[in-house]
Amino acid sequence: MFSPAPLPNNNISIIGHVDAGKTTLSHLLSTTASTASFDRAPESQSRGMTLDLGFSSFTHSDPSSNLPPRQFTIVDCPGHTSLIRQVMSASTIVDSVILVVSAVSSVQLQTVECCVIGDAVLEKRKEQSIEDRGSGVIVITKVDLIEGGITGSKYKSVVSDIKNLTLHTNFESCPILPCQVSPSLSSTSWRTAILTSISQSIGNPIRTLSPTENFYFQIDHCFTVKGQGTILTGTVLTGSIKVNDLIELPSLGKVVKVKGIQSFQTSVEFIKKGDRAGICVAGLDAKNLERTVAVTPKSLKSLKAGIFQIKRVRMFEKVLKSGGKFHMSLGNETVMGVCTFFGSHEIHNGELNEKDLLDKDYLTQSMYIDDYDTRDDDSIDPMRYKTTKIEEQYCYIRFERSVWAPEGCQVIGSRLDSDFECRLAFTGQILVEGEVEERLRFYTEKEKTCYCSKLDTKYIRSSDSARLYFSVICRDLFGKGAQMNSFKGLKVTTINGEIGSITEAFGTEGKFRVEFPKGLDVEPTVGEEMFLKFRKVRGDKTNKMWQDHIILPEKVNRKIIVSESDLVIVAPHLPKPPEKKKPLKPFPHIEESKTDKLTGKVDKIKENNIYIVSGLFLPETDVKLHIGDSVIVKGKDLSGQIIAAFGKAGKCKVEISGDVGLGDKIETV
Ligand SMILES: Nc1nc2c(ncn2[C@@H]2O[C@H](COP(=O)(O)OP(=O)(O)O)[C@@H](O)[C@H]2O)c(=O)[nH]1
Ligand SMILES: [Mg+2]
Repeated sequence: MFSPAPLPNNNISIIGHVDAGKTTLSHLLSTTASTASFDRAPESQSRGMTLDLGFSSFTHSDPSSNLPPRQFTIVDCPGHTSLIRQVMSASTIVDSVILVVSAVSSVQLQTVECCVIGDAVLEKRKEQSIEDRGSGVIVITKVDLIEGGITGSKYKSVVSDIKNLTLHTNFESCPILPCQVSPSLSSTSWRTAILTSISQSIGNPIRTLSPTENFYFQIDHCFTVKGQGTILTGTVLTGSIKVNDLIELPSLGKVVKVKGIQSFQTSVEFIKKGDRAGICVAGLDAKNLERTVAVTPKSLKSLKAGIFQIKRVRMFEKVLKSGGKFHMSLGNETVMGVCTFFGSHEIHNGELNEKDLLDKDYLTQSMYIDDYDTRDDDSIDPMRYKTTKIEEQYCYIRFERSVWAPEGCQVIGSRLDSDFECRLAFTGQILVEGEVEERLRFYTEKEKTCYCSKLDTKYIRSSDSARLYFSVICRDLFGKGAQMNSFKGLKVTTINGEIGSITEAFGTEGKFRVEFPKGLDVEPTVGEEMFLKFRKVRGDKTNKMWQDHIILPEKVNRKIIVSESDLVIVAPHLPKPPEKKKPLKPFPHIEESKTDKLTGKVDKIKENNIYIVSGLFLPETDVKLHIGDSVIVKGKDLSGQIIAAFGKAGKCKVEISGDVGLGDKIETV
């Protein structure tokens, strides 16, 4: 016989610094314990601290609300820094969080990281309505141990520390409640107050099941019960199952039958999204199953890479570099992954739709950009993250190995090996699953300068009878005798942003003609700069100058000016020449290269064919824009590539295979 349908279940993790009183609070609130709760494991007992996630539950009905009674499952998390992975794993199964701060010690190191993780949990529910998504709860424990209790100045200062910590987070408006649990004091009134607050503040997570929703069960513990089989305890993240259904354990490649299901010691027939349960199966070795998943057979693909929408953690005080490795925690796994940050420029220009990220061009970002408006302002304190706004952007993450993760999973990127005060670097949400890097084109903006050397003939534009130049001769883009054929069609932009294209060579000195299909509304002057703007796409072996984004205007009809009388007939009232527009400011990432060839010398020899070259660029040059440019060693038949900037004096790292010596002259090509 099965019991009646279980109550709606809400999962809440209790997080905070070690010794803050989390396990004591879990005990105070709960009425039903699970096999893993309240530090029962012998190792926890002997070390006197929580080493693993502990599960317990209570039911509560709030007389002041219309909601039916609910079951709350408490996930008591360890607080020790070395066990943060477990707190992150718990964050994927819970709907809300209780952040615990001891009144004696106030905000401590682990409180900060727990606040970040709790914030990410609450962020998951941002799509729900304000009433449904809830706000989390903060509990200040041990108020019996501070002078003046909850009316004293110490309590006020702890509240103020908490408010500073939670500023601009999803905890900002959550209730802060005091609590004291000690054998000599009654805790009943504190318990009642906290239960009521939980019930009112945790919200009401959406549990509607779509008919096609696959079952995804995140397993946290596993053990064998003699005569019954293997029990997998965990939380259902999506879908549902019933007794006798088949489930797959993808990490073992096995499909097994569900023999029975229990939820907090009660047998049930059916479990669904949000429920905590123990599933009994036969024929599995419990040893192989800790921290894995059980799913609808054949429904899960392992995740090797993906695009995430991410936000940096304000308290992480280091630059997040593209190409940097971070620990990535998702589902109940933590794996290394390499980040490529992108999208800041396109978001800023309003060019992006998060549902349509593939097959697009993205400006290469060497790092996460905290605030687009101040990204190039070196005078701003690099530790400004604490105060400036933090902008969301995208990150392509390639994991070092495949991971099992639920659909729409969250990721937390961290540097767990560091001794930073806050090791958590960013949090994010998956948008596109899979190895899609081929479908993201990362480019750098490049620009070469040439000069107007001669103006061609003027014509009369038919549409408005304006008398304009339609072509000019330019110089200084190519060397003498350059093969002009390959440059035909390249687009050239004037300082006023008018666009033309190279049509032919002019003479033998490397000069060339540029045609402007709709005429030049602003009359150019001889000697004026013109620009060959293009994009270099990362990984493009052809080294092509991409100009697809520059649109050549449509050709308009024109008439040659035969004599002055022509003008009188065709254009009796010559329009006023348009005002000369201010020259367009080049994009801040771009600088103008005055000459094509740059020369420097080898300053230092590093290992693996890497050399440090000085003199190629000025100190103010953004060398990163030249990464990928080819170089040659003068006087030796050797060539290589600029691979990175080096220091701030315009030096760069160059890779050249061959015998290169100190002082050798290096030239760009
Ligand atoms: N006096 C007092 N002691 C508390 C209170 N809450 C917890 N403690 C004690 O603080 C210590 C650490 O508590 P514990 O719940 O294990 O902390 P955790 O590491 O956050 O799980 C234990 O000795 C508790 O008995 C409280 O409100 N008042
Ligand atoms: Mg504990």
